[in-house]
Amino acid sequence: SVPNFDDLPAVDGHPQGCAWGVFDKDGKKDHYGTLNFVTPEIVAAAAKEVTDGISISLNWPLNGIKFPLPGRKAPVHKPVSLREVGMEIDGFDDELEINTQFSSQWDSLCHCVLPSGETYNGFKPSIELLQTTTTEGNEMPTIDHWHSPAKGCLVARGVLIDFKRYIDEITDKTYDPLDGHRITVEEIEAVAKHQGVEIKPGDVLIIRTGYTEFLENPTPEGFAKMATMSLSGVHGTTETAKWFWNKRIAAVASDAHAFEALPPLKENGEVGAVADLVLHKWFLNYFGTPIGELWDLKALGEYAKKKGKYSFLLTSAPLNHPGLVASPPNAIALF
Ligand code: UVW
Repeated sequence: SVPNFDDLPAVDGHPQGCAWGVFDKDGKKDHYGTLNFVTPEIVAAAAKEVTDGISISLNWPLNGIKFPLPGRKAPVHKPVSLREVGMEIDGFDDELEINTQFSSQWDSLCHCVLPSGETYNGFKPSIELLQTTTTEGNEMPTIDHWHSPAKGCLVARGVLIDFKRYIDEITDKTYDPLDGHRITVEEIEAVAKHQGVEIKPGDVLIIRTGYTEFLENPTPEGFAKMATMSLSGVHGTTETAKWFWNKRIAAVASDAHAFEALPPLKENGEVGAVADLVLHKWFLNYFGTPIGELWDLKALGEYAKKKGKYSFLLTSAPLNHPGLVASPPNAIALF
């Protein structure tokens, strides 16, 4: 069995809680991190969550964001006429150029690296490797590994923590995902209790803040607030990370921009820069926990509320291209 955070074997040069080596098997370095918490028994139990025959897409449109993002190109969709490309049939193809981080996405374990250039399990992705890798012998924990026969993509029990609805219901305020609120693990536990859902080992924990819904109907005041990049999300601290590890959470996702609240806080409490994203470091680099961002959780929140049930079967098949750092999740919740 896998040790708790404080009991993980020490990894030279890295903080207590670094999980490198924990999931290695038969002398082979592991690529899947906490997805290893999803066992066949857990998948079989998760399948029993489906009783209504209802499926809900958790994928925001690829062009969901209607304004430029620094460093991230908006998708370019080019329908192609088959006749024009020399085929002797009427009809169309598509060409689609996307930055995989522009809309709903998984961050693979290669999205951010430590100053040493390392990520999960000491793998060292580089631009050269990412540009030239092939499926066979891909020695980086990129997301295409999810398609290997050993993994078969992601099928698990999903749990929704509808933080926005909880605040809207228990206070007289409408929760504002732009107020920079830092959601603590105590609050996550309080919402789970309020919703009557148990968080179990191997779960994919999904947190709704209402952020993508704001982006769909932005107000001028909201935009002005957004410019300050003070966005609600999970409180990024080592204590938070420890809770996720000790709960054996397989993966996390949210409709928030970065899953964790922005701006990040440094360990000493000072406001940090992007490079100080605490949970990105713990999850992607030390635990091997994929992070989902900008997922569309509105319909899921509505159905879960109507049914009074916040757990479901979750499936996700990312794009399969060698060396892919992130991907639209192609995620579906099934009730
Ligand atoms: C960074 O921008 C570093 O991360 P993300 O988009 O995953 O929040």
